[in-house]
Amino acid sequence: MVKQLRAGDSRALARAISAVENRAPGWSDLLKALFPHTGHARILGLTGASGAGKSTLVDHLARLYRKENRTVGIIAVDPTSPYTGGAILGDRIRMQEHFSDPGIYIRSMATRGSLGGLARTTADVATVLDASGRDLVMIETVGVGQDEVDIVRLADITVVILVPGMGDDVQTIKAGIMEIADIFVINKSDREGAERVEREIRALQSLATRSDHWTPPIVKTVATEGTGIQELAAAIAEYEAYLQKENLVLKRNIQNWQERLIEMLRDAMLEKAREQIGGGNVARYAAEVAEHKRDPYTLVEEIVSKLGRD
Ligand SMILES: Nc1nc2c(ncn2[C@@H]2O[C@H](COP(=O)(O)OP(=O)(O)OP(=O)(O)O)[C@@H](O)[C@H]2O)c(=O)[nH]1
Ligand SMILES: [Mg+2]
Repeated sequence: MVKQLRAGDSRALARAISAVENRAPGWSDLLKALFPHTGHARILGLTGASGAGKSTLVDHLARLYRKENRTVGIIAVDPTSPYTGGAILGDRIRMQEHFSDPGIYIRSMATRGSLGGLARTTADVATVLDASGRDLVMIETVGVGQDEVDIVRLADITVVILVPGMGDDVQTIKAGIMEIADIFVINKSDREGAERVEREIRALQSLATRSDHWTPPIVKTVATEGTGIQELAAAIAEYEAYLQKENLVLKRNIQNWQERLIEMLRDAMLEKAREQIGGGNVARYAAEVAEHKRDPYTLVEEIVSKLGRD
């Protein structure tokens, strides 16, 4: 499968992604085999409120990159609607248009509570796309919860998409997402209030300087008309060059892996602990603790001390 996938076989790619997504038997061996082939792709995260125009922007960007002969992988993460909602349907329609072009591969992930955790599964799917030789992997995600912040963290470049007329939107999402924005997009700039959003972003920016001293540019777009896409691509290229010049790619990757490794360790150890305890016993222990027959502190210590002894 690795060979086929590396040769650009899109069916092998689809199968590999499914295996990783569903944690099918052999998924981790597959990732082990693919890992040496990764590190080439630039990972672009695009996040913003539901309906902000992320998919429309991704679609235009993908077209532009294809004109430059760069291959693209797209992951649309839709954690808010686990079943086929409007967004995914819209993505499907757009997808069909790209079907004839093997240089674009689109995958919708709509599985909240996916087996490996949404952020981790997304990261693993991005790894598969990277190994398949894609130049760019774009991850579209609704910027709301911790899951989304975690997803965006794995990107080399993060684009935060805002729209005018959403009231205190800038205020509400600033806590999590604002500080990881490398580039801001004000989409739907055809609407009134784009200037106000820009002022709000500038005001927030003036309060904090980034450790890398990059000032995230603000790009105004009208995605439906393709307006500002060139400018967005230019801003992305500029940040890419900045990362390169300042040698920040490796630094960022180290940071990302620090978090991912801890996450992976937590998963693996929890899995082991579960095996150790045995499925139904957690409920029994819980009852014992609730009835004060046992203290949870000693219980956890006992379980942990037994890990790795088998
Ligand atoms: N007026 C206007 N409408 C836009 C613009 N960009 C996107 N839209 C419309 O906004 C709606 C949502 O666009 P999408 O690209 O699906 O937005 P999204 O952020 O991917 O949405 P979700 O995936 O559901 O979170 C669509 O009806 C678009 O046609 C824009 O610049 N101006
Ligand atoms: Mg979308």
